[in-house]
Amino acid sequence: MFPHGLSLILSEDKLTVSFEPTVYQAKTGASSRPARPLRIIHTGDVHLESDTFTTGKDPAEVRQKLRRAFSNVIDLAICERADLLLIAGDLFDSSRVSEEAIDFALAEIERASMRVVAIPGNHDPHDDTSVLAAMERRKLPPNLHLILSLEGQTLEFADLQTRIWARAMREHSADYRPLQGLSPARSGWWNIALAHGLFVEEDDGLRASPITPAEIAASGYDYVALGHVHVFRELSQGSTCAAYCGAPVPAHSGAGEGTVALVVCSPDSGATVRAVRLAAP
Ligand SMILES: [Mn+2]
Repeated sequence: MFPHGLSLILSEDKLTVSFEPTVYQAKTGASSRPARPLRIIHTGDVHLESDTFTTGKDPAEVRQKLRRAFSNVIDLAICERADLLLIAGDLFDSSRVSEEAIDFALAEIERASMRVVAIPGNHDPHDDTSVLAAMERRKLPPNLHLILSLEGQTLEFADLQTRIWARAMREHSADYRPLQGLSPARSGWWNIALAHGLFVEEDDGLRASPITPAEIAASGYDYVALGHVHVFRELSQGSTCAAYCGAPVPAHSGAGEGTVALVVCSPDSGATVRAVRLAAP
């Protein structure tokens, strides 16, 4: 038996071995990618209204710093002409936030003008008393889309040839798997998922909100926007690009820089991600 693709051509005086390469088609291969490119700014772990998340002289100063960091993200998304802004959980530090703080977040999101998709995280999980539920009861800016379904929900933006799936977190526990029930990737669309949880090589059943390499690789999605770990880290698996975006303001210490992830989805080469450093707030 010869390996697949190998053939022997026997002629009168010589033996020629030729190898016809097999073309492997990635799950989101060129033929199934949209013709339209897509630019995404991916943020998360903003922790608005915390008074301890980062360094500052007093709690009010820390809260202002976090607000300025979120405004920096919005400015960047506008400047980068992003088609989408993704917020992968923990926009707020807790669900005990003032109406004024919600007003601030909504006004900034409206200023962004591009489509904004947000999910809950373990600091702002979704239940009846959650801050995102309170947000949803308001008149939302027309560009804001909250994914609050506990079973999972897909948003489709036909003009962007993009579909976005996520499953909201109610409780940060081992029973909650952020990528469980992922809807199948759709050919000819950009397939994007948001997931707030902990990347683990193997799920031992003990860690809360686990996300495994196998789940990312099996998704067949173009990009998985991860939230929860506060430092940028690319975690692409198989043909799926994935990353933690990092927090927009360095947590707890003045060292390091805040980041967001810039994702470019190209009809020719698929999704790529890189960290963009933000000015100190
Ligand atoms: Mn978190």
